[in-house]
Amino acid sequence: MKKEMLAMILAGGQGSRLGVFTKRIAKPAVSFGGKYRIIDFVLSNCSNSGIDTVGVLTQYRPLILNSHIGMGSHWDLDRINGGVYVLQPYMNEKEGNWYEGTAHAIHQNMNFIDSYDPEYVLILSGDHIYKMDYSKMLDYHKEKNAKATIAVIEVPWDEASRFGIMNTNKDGSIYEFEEKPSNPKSNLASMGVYIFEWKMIRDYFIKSEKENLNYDDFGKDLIPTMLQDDVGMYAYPYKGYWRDVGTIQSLWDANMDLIKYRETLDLQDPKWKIYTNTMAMPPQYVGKGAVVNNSLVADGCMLLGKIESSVLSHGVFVGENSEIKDSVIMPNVKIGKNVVIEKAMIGEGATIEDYAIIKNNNNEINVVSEYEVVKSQVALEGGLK
Ligand code: ADQ
Ligand code: ADP
Repeated sequence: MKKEMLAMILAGGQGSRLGVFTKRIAKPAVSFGGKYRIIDFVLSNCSNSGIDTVGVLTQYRPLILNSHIGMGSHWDLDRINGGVYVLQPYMNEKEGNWYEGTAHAIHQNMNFIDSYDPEYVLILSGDHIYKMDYSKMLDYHKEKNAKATIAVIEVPWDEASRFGIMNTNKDGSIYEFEEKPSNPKSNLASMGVYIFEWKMIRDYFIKSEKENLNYDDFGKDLIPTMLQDDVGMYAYPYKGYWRDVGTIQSLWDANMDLIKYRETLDLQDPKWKIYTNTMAMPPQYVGKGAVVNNSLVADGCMLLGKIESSVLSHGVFVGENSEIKDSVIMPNVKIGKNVVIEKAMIGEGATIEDYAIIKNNNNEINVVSEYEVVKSQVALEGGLK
């Protein structure tokens, strides 16, 4: 069935920089903002932008991601014509086809894309927190008569070398692009959000097969090649909130942004809802004498201690006299009595025993891995004196 544009979400990276949280869980499935998993933002953006056909490319520990996405009904993506498909690498008669880079991953799914005979493909990353109307970006792409459009945002200069950096002419056309330059010449960064004319990308893939060319990565290979070929590439300026949450620091920051700058990423906006796979969980219980201040707390939590400026996912237990401050607590974490946790991120399913202390004096983020058990300080020191 023909579609004008379909979306392909790259959700397969290992996320090595988020290592402690991605031992069992793919990066896009990491918990965020109490109620969500990171990928909810792009899935909701697709749905809110009127895109009804979405491929999710995974290769790394897709189990939790798969069960989270399910049939896609939470994002209104359970369609007979279109809908959401989780696409995994497959073997053919010659060789295994692990996705080797972002463009390679799309290349491997040419048949899937062809089956919708689209005019355009929208390429997205599964680990970005933002709200964006992709239909407006498509309007811009058409207006410019572009073959490729890259969404761009101004980033702080000291972070520019983490991104694809470009320079543009007055009309928005791109004349220079460098992937993660050590000496960036501008702070106009690629958000890793692309609209391409499908026929053009397809021709590049066919050419790479015939001539054995390496077009495995968009940022490193294909975008520089398209620029050289002068295909007509434009930058689409985005002004809102956008975070690539690929590092511990950026993930903690983005969670804290939800409580510090409540209006910048408004989760209450009825016009742009962020949907998620809501689990059937009992209401949160705030116990007698418990204190909860300036925090986000999801369903199924049982709170008997003191919670200050923190984000708690579903199913978290906090015991009596425990104090949690400036921290992100992922799903199903059990925190005992008399625990102190400050400026920390505690991975899914971890256990923090009674009297444990998780804080430091260097203002660094304390990290506890998924399913880790943090022993009680008292037990380590030989019992209560
Ligand atoms: P990076 O985010 O560093 O830069 P990359 O690591 O290639 O690019 O990953 C992009 C996304 O695709 C990530 O979500 C990753 O998990 C996923 N991914 C990577 N390889 C994959 C694969 N083989 N299969 C499926 N998914 C895969 C990119 C651009 C920069 C831009 C930043 C913005 O290259 O130019 O500035 O995104 O964040
Ligand atoms: P990082 O935080 O290290 O930048 P990314 O998610 O961006 O993590 O992915 C880093 C790279 O690792 C990507 O280029 C991706 O292709 C590669 N990668 C991730 N998972 C696998 C895997 N299971 N097999 C092969 N390569 C992988």
